Amino acid sequence: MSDMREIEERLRKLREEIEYHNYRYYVLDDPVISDVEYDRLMQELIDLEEAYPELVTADSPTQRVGSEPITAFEQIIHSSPMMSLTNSYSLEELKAFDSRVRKALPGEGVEYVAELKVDGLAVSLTYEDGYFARGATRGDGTRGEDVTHNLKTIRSVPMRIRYQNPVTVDVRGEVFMPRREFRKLNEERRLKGEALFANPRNAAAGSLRQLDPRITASRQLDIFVYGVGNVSGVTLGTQMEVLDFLRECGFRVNPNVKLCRSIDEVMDYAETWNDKREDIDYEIDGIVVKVNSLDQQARLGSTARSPRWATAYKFPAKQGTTVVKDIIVQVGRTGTLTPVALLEPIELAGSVVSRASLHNEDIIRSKDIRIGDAVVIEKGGDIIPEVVKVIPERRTGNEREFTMPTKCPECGSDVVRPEGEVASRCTNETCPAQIREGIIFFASRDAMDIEGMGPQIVSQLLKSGLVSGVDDIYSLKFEDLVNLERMGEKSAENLLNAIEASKSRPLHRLINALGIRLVGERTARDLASHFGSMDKLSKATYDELISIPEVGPKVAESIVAFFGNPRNLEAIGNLQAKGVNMVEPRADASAQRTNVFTGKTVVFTGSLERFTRKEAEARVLESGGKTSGSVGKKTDYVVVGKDPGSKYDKAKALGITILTEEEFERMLKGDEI
Ligand code: 1X8
Repeated sequence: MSDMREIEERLRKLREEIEYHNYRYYVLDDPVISDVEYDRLMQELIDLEEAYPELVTADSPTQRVGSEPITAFEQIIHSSPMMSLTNSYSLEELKAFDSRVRKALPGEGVEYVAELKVDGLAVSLTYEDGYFARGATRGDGTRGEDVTHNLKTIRSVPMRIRYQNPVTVDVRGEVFMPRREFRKLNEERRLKGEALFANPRNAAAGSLRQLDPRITASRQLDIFVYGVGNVSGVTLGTQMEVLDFLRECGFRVNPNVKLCRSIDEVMDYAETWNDKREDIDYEIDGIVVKVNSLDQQARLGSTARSPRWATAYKFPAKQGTTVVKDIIVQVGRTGTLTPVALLEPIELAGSVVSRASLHNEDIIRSKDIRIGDAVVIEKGGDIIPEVVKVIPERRTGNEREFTMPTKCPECGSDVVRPEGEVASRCTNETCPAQIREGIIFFASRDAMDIEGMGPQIVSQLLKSGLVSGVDDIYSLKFEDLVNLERMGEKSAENLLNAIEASKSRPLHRLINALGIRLVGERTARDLASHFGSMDKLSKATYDELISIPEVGPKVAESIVAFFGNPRNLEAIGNLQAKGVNMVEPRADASAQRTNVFTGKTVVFTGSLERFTRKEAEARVLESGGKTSGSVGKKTDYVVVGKDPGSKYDKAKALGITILTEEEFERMLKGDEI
């Protein structure tokens, strides 16, 4: 049948295509195919590699997660040291840095590049002839730990860099955990009764320094790269060119970079980002200022530890000292009792803080937090700040110890703390707090995403008796809503529309929204794609459930228990009767592939009207072809848009088939041209 050459070719193409889609998704944040289509490509690759294990290559996307746990980290000596930066804590210190630079470069103009200082872990990635060879943590700057296996799990780390010529380069960057991932991870850990990470930085460090890459892979780390160590195969003159080069190679480079002509501009940048730091999905703890010219950098040189051509300006601390006025207990959607410290309000990093989560009894004990204590608090990756520590010197003797109530503060039912778990729970399934939190979660953004249905509206709906379970949401009428406090006609209408729109959410959102214990967003996706419908999922047996790779015994048990509860089945039945979607959409059949460009290389020139350049390139890839930025002997087609450039002339000279945009579109559809 197929000969080996064809199989190798298919493997090569699959790998290239998957890596391209990784790039689209993880670097550009602009995917061009659906998850289902992506999964299908990945599955084909996995199947083929299983059938032909001798053809597996180190740079195959399957190797991003596949490797076995290691027993210890090897040391790697950095080919050029990873230096630390001097820190500046005030705008005056920034000015002093500028004066030192100018004094060392008399009579020269100086430009600076201002970048965000990402709060993560510095790493070095070594590419040899374009291939990712190894990666290491900073360590002491001279030698670090080999974390290659874990870095490969980060999809925005290219397995191979695409540049005009193969380059050998050490790339420097910062691995971090997005805030959203951090919150999800801690939520999952909280549900499982595991210790929480204090902030995204610690979570990223804990995830990167894992011996088992499968754990790292489950943590959704990301990376911004910002510099190069040793480099050969390319000549770079400025830091801006370094960043452009890295971007061109396919790395994720932070877009919030500013070329500054003066230190005043740098200071503006610092102030702007100090104000905006909460608006982005990763933590920054300051900015980094670098002299733009690499020649000037070289002449400024370095001290033993740090370069003289750069400094870090650290934002004012997000820590502060205040007093715990009281400790209250909140009941969550799974009945978990969470102690919360009510604080003397204090301003921290631009917002007023009056509460801090204390998580559970054990944390209160281990930090010995008492009512009346003076405490240091910190705003981390969470919206709710943390108590870092107590200041025992400020105790007066009037502080009171906290004890977990034995009865639920909302419904008076018994509270239990199961053996081996850190959380205390209310035992009443119909506890009003659990129901309220369950409905709030159901409507929330990560679940059914019903805009406008926040905690306040939900509380009002419960109080007025209009809603007593999630299924009642879909019986609400205009008259019901306009009569609520502070609800105008327009908002009532918007809310009804949002409720209607939520009926067509994919199954995985609904599964997540139901709040099954131990089933988070990720498991919900796995279940939805495995079963395809709520009906099948609800009938799944324990054995069937644990056969799914991501589902363990505890999760399976929890799912079986959930669907074994008649109240839950009734609510699901009602949701279905009211028109809520119960199936997971499959890949769009109209996006069928035609494979017209199989084995062909296509080049675009000029501007297209019906596609963006990116879309057009994606369509070629989907149809089995490749794209290239330049016309050569291996080019099969040149698609010519408006105002074509020199590529058009070159194509004509080489006798390459030229397509208009219309012809290109017809070919994609599989029509003759
Ligand atoms: C550390 C960091 C740098 C940058 C961003 N985030 C960091 N944590 C950057 O240059 N954009 S540079 C750096 C260092 O050299 N120690």
